[in-house]
Amino acid sequence: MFESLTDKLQSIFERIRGRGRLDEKTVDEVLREIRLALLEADVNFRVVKEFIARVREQAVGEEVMKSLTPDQQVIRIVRDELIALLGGEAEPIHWASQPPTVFMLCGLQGSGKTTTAAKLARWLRSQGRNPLLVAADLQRPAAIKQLEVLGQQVGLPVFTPAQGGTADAVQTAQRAVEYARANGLDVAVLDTAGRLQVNEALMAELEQIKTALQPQEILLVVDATTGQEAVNVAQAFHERLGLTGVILTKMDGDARGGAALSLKAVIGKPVRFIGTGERVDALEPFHPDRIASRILGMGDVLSLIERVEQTMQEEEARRLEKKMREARLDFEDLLQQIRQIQRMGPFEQLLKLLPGYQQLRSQLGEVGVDERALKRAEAIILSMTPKERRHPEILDYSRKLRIARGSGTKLEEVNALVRQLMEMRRLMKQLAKQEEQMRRRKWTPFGRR
Ligand SMILES: Nc1nc2c(ncn2[C@@H]2O[C@H](COP(=O)(O)OP(=O)(O)O)[C@@H](O)[C@H]2O)c(=O)[nH]1
Ligand SMILES: [Mg+2]
Repeated sequence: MFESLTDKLQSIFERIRGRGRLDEKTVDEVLREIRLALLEADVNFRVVKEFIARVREQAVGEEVMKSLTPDQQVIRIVRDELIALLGGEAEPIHWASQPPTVFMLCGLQGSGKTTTAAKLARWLRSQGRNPLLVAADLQRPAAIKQLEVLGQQVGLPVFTPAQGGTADAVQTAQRAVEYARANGLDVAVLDTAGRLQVNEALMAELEQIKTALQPQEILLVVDATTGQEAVNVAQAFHERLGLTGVILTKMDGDARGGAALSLKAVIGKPVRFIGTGERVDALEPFHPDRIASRILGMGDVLSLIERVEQTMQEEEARRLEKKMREARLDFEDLLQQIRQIQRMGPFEQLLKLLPGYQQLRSQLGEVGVDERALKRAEAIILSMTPKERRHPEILDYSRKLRIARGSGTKLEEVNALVRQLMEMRRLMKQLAKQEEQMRRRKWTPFGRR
């Protein structure tokens, strides 16, 4: 991703590093090289021209020249302009005031819509949402199956035309949204049909879906490796549909980055996500500032850290979910959670990571966090032996008394904590049973019966 541009820019900056004051001639020379590097990266030529003009204007400004070293100055100016080019501040998602929020993905065939729908839904879940995938691509029957397989892979429900009892894309989408609303799913991600080229039939269908659903987000999925062609496609879609943003796929196969660097300037809409591989976890929110640093070879440590954290949380959530389903939750788990909460902040944030959270929440009512109670719970658990934590059922009167003394709490408090764990286990068992029933009743695609 952006490798060739990064290489060129770095060698340009390398040469001016350590020089004294930059005269106008040197600045011009550097700008000429940057211009060439951008054009070779397949950035739209008009965009390049404006970019260079803006950098020049700032780089020759007298007072700026004196404060920093020349290479620092130029890098900073180029970096700031790159950030602006890439879209400025990362744009937040437009959530619906009345769920579900509808994400409509559109684009040409093969751009990566279906794959990206699954990736996006998976990402949304990692943000504490409860997404529904919707198969509204009725051009190719295989597309529905593909989405079903992906849905299974990421563990998220898929609404199919068969389930909606219709062979119409608009009606399928409408029924999916009704279904989401009725089932507490707060986001619907629509996979729509594509064509080989932009054409009237495609646009008409997409317009109908747009009119019927009024999606909060209309995102164009477009293949980054096609460079300026991606920008042309985006322009055509934007004119007809009014996009809210773009998802650039196959960035892993694009060393140049021309599309990413031109889109905002040309269509006025930002890149919101990038696809960086075929796997379902290969999707990243697009942060212009981080990408600019990456392009300038400063690395993107923040995204990396976020990713590692996210993976760790997801793994932990999966492990916990399994234990919950089997109603095996014990005090070791509770202790780990308490520690995480203390490290991470709000209890709810963490709970939201757990699948099935919505149902759990409606059964438990509002979950309030009392920091002091949390501390006491931690002390109680720490006074238990490892065996007691794993097997709370062995906690008899004398053990509880010992624990209360050891932790400086009251016997009633120990009793209450043990009761809460048992109650949670009971709820989990019940929840698992309900879910199993729901799966049997609702999630059997009619087509397969
Ligand atoms: N390398 C790579 N391949 C991708 C990416 N996104 C999608 N693909 C691949 O592109 C092909 C077409 O994807 P698909 O989702 O079926 O496209 P659709 O026709 O727009 O629905 C599939 O082989 C995907 O695995 C990406 O970010 N990187
Ligand atoms: Mg598809």
